[in-house]
Amino acid sequence: MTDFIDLRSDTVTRPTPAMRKAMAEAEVGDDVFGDDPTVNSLQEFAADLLGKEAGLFVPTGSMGNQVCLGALARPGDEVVCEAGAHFLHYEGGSVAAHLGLVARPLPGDGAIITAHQVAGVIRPGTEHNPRTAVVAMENTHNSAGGRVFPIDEARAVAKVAHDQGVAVHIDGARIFNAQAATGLPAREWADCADTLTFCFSKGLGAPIGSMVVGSAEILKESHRIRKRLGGGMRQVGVIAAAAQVALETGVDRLAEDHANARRLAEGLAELDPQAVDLDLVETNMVYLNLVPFNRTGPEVSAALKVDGVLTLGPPGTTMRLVTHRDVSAENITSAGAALSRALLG
Ligand code: TLP
Repeated sequence: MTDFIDLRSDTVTRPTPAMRKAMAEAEVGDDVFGDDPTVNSLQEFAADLLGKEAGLFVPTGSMGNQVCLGALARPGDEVVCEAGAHFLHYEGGSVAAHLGLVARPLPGDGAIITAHQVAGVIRPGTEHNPRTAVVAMENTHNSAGGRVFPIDEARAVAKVAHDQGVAVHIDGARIFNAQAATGLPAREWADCADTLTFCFSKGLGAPIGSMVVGSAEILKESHRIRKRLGGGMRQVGVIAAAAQVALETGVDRLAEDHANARRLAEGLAELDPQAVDLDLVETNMVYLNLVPFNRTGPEVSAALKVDGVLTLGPPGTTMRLVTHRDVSAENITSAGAALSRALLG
């Protein structure tokens, strides 16, 4: 797979030599006993960066969402979210299966839910209704093409929720892409939220790991849920060491991925103006509309693979292309040419 230009996801990056070195040299301890110094220092570093009291290292973004939502809500409560939220569609129904929560999906405008919408659905809970316990936002929003959740709207949503005693969670798997796209520090969004989770294993380029940040009190409960889900890890400093390198070196280069995504999108728009909505390409994702080319995802994906480009080829007529550290500007030129052959050939 290393010979391919891999546009399936930004999760596919290989650890850098600096990450491998840090992993090999990491000081470790048993993190279930709280004595892994590499994990402890990463948690403190991340909490500080995002302006929160505490951090909790978790293996995946999916577990990050669960330990946050589980700490903020009780079984039978409702979590308000956008209809395309990642945890609703791509995390195996975990919010229902593991936490016993009811999701209240709202149709977002380009996947952005508004304070006005949220205000209209919050309910205190009666013998009939579930109690709205959490409002969740996703930033950047994966299924909306990696769009940034506008900070003013995030603040307004948080205010409406907090005014009614409802907690706020942000699935910030790619929060640093939002930072890179806007120049606003990620902590501005974190300020809106009671809990936020972000991933080291996406654009930041680490092999494994996500972080949850929030107050010490909430994270104490998240910690308990992490153990319950089987996420209590032992000498996990070997992984945290790579995550630390990712956080220190991965953020500043995200702008390159965004520039590559834009150039790829512009090339596709030249093939057909309907191919891509350029306004939606804000970060490192391009959603390609295959309808003008009269092709399906699996067909295009198969043709691209023969030409050295890996993509996810889901059934249907939309294909996601994701840029990341292991895709160079030169690779983008080659991928653009391969796409042109696959779509028009
Ligand atoms: N997204 C992955 C997979 O769903 C395919 C991807 O390739 O984009 N929140 C958001 C917004 C995400 O995009 C993802 C992963 C997660 C949570 C879950 O993270 P993991 O995969 O670490 O559980």
